[in-house]
Amino acid sequence: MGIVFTRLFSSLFGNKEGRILVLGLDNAGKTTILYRLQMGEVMSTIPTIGFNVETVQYNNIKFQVWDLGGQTSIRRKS
Ligand SMILES: Nc1nc2c(ncn2[C@@H]2O[C@H](COP(=O)(O)OP(=O)(O)OP(=O)(O)O)[C@@H](O)[C@H]2O)c(=O)[nH]1
Ligand SMILES: [Mg+2]
Repeated sequence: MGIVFTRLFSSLFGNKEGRILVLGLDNAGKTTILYRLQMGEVMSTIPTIGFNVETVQYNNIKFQVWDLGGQTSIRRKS
């Protein structure tokens, strides 16, 4: 009986997915936050060239996190 309710609940509310875009100036801490969420600890980082994409699971929600590099050289100058 339990498994019936588990499957019903899961089909109604479970396994959602979302996408997050992380934007900010260079050295703001974007990549640090991304790896803190994913690994659970603070890792040393290097400036991001291009972007990082990682999947982070929170309860039954799976987030695809896009972390863009913020270096001046890859931002458009006006
Ligand atoms: N003091 C302090 N330093 C931080 C914090 N978050 C990140 N840093 C440091 O700031 C530096 C840059 O962090 P990153 O996460 O690489 O920054 P970023 O926003 O991804 O930078 P880009 O990829 O160049 O756009 C690293 O040396 C981190 O250790 C914070 O909350 N406090
Ligand atoms: Mg970065």
